[in-house]
Amino acid sequence: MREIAVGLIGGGFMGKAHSLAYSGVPMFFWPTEVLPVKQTIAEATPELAEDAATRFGFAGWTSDWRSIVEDPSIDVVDIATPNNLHPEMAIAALAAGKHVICEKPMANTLEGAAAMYAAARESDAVSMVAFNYRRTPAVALAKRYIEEGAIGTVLNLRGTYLQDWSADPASPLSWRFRKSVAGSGAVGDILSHVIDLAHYLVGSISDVTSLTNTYIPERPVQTAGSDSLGNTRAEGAETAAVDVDDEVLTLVKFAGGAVGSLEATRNAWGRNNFITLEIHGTEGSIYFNYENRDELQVCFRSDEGDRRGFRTVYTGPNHPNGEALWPIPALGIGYGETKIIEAHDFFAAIASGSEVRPDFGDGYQVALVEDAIIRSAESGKWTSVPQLDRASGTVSS
Ligand code: NAI
Ligand code: SOE
Repeated sequence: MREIAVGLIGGGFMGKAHSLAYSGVPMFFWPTEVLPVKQTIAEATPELAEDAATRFGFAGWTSDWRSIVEDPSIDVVDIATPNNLHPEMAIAALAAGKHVICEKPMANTLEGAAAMYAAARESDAVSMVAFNYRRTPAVALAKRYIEEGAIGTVLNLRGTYLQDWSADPASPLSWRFRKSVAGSGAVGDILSHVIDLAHYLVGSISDVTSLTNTYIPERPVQTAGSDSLGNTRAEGAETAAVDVDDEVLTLVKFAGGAVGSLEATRNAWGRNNFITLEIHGTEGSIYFNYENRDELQVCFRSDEGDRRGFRTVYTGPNHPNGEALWPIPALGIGYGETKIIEAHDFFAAIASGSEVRPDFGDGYQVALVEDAIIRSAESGKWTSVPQLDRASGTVSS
């Protein structure tokens, strides 16, 4: 069994999720060829770094992320910091020969995403973008149905990502509301997941027509580094302008001929992590809602008319990654399990020298869609999405 040393940068929400995943890999995927070893964690200050190392089980800590990149004993650099820091960290890590897993969205700018992709192409290392929702077993099962032709030719995908953590105007202005740090609002933060899911299930998005809204133009400023995701209130604090979108809606055309609509908002009271996918094909339909993530609903035209309708399949041992997870369907797949599967797939690719998806090419293509959506919202026009040719590494309009 090969041990692979991880240096994790960022000890907030995703630092926690990724640390849990590294511990979880051998518990779920056993016997394993690779064992992630939590070697060093970097945080913004020595106090935060030492605290994160103790809490998340890392042998060492640093307040200088570059020392992780420069450490010859570290194999993997895991980037779980705010979006604007991803390009510099990822490019430095790839140049140092490290395998890199980076949180989504790939970068805060399209140029940053392009530079990360270029660095990955120049390197022999494995790159991955942490769009973990495609690792939900029910989503992987949906892909299996589609690939097997069970719903025929896909005609339409309706995708949503609805949350309410920023609907309260007193919910603080964290890094997620600053364009210079986040790049965009709901577009990059959560619609990016839906774009990745749409690419995974239906294929490349070729054209978009979109609109964005910012409902709460200023907010009280959050001083703490980690985003509280609306779980603290900053009433009375100094306010500052929000320069990103709260909500995005877009119609899309897929290169393969299907159409669809995607929307995302962080201001929908009562919706928490409401990621839904409804896919209609010539022979049937599929419905998924992450808030009931053990379930996939399927309907087939071939069923007798008097019993045709959606039926629920509960994912379990018979479904993608099921043998590694829990022994009885509907025991409950959680957010943590999606991250464990993601980490396993990343490490398995390193061990076997194969590729893993979504890689930096996929992350860059998502960034190209995000950019087209924002340009379309500004122009009010249908906008074509430049397409990455993975063979040549060039982007064509
Ligand atoms: P967070 O605000 O909870 O944590 C970010 C951490 O990075 C903070 O603890 C901060 O002190 C640290 N940090 C900032 N500058 C640093 C530096 N120079 N060196 C080391 N550490 C530094 O943010 P969260 O929610 O963990 O988000 C991080 C990334 O993960 C973002 O790109 C976000 O979009 C993504 N994300 C992805 C999710 C998913 O489902 N795949 C879920 C949540 C976030
Ligand atoms: C906040 O909208 C957030 O933490 C996103 O940043 C994540 O990507 C999403 O999975 C959960 O919500």
